[in-house]
Amino acid sequence: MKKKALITGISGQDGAYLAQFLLSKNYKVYGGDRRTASGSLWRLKKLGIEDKVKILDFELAEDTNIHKIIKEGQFNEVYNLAAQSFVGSSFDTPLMTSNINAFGTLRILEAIRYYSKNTKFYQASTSEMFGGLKDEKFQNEISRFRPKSPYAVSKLYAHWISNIYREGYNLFCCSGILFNHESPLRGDEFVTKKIVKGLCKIKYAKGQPLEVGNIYSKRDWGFAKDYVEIMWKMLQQKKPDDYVISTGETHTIKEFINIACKIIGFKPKWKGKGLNEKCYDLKSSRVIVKINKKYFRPAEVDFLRGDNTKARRILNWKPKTSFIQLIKLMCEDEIQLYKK
Ligand code: NAP
Ligand code: F7E
Repeated sequence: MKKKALITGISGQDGAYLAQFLLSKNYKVYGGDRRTASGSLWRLKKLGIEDKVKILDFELAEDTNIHKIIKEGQFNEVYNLAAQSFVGSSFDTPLMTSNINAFGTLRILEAIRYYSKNTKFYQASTSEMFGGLKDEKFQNEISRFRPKSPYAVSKLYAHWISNIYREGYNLFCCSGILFNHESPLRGDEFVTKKIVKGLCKIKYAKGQPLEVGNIYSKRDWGFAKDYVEIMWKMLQQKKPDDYVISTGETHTIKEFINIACKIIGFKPKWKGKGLNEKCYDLKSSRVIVKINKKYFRPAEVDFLRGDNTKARRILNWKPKTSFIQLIKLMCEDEIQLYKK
């Protein structure tokens, strides 16, 4: 019989890639999706799998629907990917972010504990929990957590409560501490997609200069499609555990911009300092990137670089896509939209 998996957050970037991956493993895939006026399954459509996933109404703020779905579904595996995932807006919506990300996870765990004890549970933990400092070399499973945003602290609650349910109630709970991962399916507000979209708009549609915030923070960026496989792999192990998933490389936002500029066909040159720093295209002498104070966060995570030794050793996993390949595939996807 086919294994049954529930993916919460099916309409998001990782939900779509994970659904595609589990379908390739012959799973019956159920997708948790909250009702929105506009409907939001474009990522499943883009991957050509919208008819292959059974969509269930799913709202993380609501206990009753979670209990019903978990009780009736008796899933082999539940992947909890749903979240208010944008760090920037968590400063404006701290209560909602905590309710969804922290208590939403607890609601699912309680439902599993009461109604479906054999269900394996995956929690989407995040490198934001580390709150990376400038002088750190890397972060791994034993590094200290110092969350710097309402998002990070809500995810830390979810991370620890999953640990507590694993140890206290013997549930099969794993947390993947994933570092930033991007793709053509990334939401428009995240910096990588914003850069690629903004630069293509300037190149192909006479767009205005791209405006960004802190270009000196460093991130460990991988390709989302490489990362979803590891979520599944964690749940196939004999014992549940937590793993850091990362590339082991780190780059500034400025480096990302420079590479994307070259792929898209600009010749970037930066001038000025602080809020007056600007990037010019030497081919056209136009300003293509400006700094805008409004994109700075009240508190910043300066440096993230993951040490993925444990995942390499135990799960026999390594990332397949390099930083430059990732930027290239995001740019090429965006350029295609204009060419079409
Ligand atoms: P995403 O694209 O923002 O997707 C988030 C998903 O959660 C969407 O399907 C969204 O539905 C759903 N959601 C939000 N609020 C909900 C609610 N109240 N009830 C039910 N569903 C709700 O995020 P992602 O990049 O795929 O990330 C997947 C997970 O991994 C998230 O938990 C994120 O925090 C975590 N994570 C991401 C990264 C990364 O770099 N991508 C790294 C570490 C951890 P709508 O479409 O209706 O908004
Ligand atoms: O910001 C800086 C910003 O919003 C990256 C989520 O998936 O990964 C993601 O969180 C960096 C930050 O991602 C702009 O200040 C500069 O230093 O793309 P981001 P994030 O905050 O790292 C983690 C692992 C998650 O778990 C989250 O769910 O870029 N930055 N200028 C900017 N960021 C944005 N969004 N927009 C700017 O204009």
